[in-house]
Amino acid sequence: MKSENLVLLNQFVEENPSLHSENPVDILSILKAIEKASTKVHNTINRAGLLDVLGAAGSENIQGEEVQKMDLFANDQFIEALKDCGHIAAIASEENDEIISLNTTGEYLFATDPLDGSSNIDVNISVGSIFSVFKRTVTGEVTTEEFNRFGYEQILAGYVLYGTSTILIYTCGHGVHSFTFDPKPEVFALANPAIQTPENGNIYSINEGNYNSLDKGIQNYVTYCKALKENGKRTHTARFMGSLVADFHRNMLKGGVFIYPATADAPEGKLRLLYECNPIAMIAEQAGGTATWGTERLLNIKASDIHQRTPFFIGSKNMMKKAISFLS
Ligand code: AHM
Ligand code: MG
Repeated sequence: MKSENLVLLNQFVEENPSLHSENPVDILSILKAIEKASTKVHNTINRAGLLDVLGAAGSENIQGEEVQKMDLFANDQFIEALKDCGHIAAIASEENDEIISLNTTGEYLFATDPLDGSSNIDVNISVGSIFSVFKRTVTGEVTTEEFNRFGYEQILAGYVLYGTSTILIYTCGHGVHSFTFDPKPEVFALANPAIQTPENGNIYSINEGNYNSLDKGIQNYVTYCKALKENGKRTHTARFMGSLVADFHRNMLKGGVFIYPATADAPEGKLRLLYECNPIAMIAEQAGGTATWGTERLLNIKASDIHQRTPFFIGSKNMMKKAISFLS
């Protein structure tokens, strides 16, 4: 696409109000804040080796995980940009034990993992910012309990993937739209207005280091994926980067299944419901895929804690059907 033909975010939202929930003006304002924050994250990550942003920050989050300097940087960028946008009443972030109140008059709640997979930055592997937005149902001071919502209530969800290029993917429940970042002049331009995931695929993504502590059904599914065809060639291929956004995005485009089940190290699952699984599940469903926490739909879970974890199964429709058939 020639640069003079680029469709920028403003134009896409303004020309397609029906794709942007009840209030495209608010949605655009929130998306602009996400663009602003992720542009800063992009610029910093791309020069990470030259700046003092690599490595651990020297603290742990509420889940006992080592916080990276880039986690804190990304978190600050999102908080600042969302505060300025005025529509967000409070944020639940992976990096903050408690919710952060921003604007009491804001009509929306924002949940985010500002930099997922951040331990990969030091080794130059893709990372992502994940976000989820709910419309408030009450006014006034926000309480933590307000975040106890069903995943299907999200009105905006998506991620920014800082990969070989930086892309913004989002949905408001009317398809999945993707934008590519053009570093000069720092704009996100429409790349695909309606991503659809293949119904079939051959990629399975799971951390097999956990194999011995997996449920028998999941072990059997992994064995199934490793079965050979009659001609001795493989039926599936394994891919696991340890960076959820990158692993999911690849599978969404190529066809595959990503599984992060309960393990001995993470008995509830490792990934967080509100700001990792919910938004990615909404993207998957909108692209024609399936997301569960086992045999049940993930978006039907009602959150009970902002940092709660869940087992996570997500991917192409027919591959997911097959994987689920091993569970019961
Ligand atoms: P993080 O939020 O601390 O970065 O952890 C989440 C990441 C996901 O991106 C990835 O799917 C998972 O952790 C991989 O974990 P592991 O390497 O422990 O299996
Ligand atoms: Mg994370």
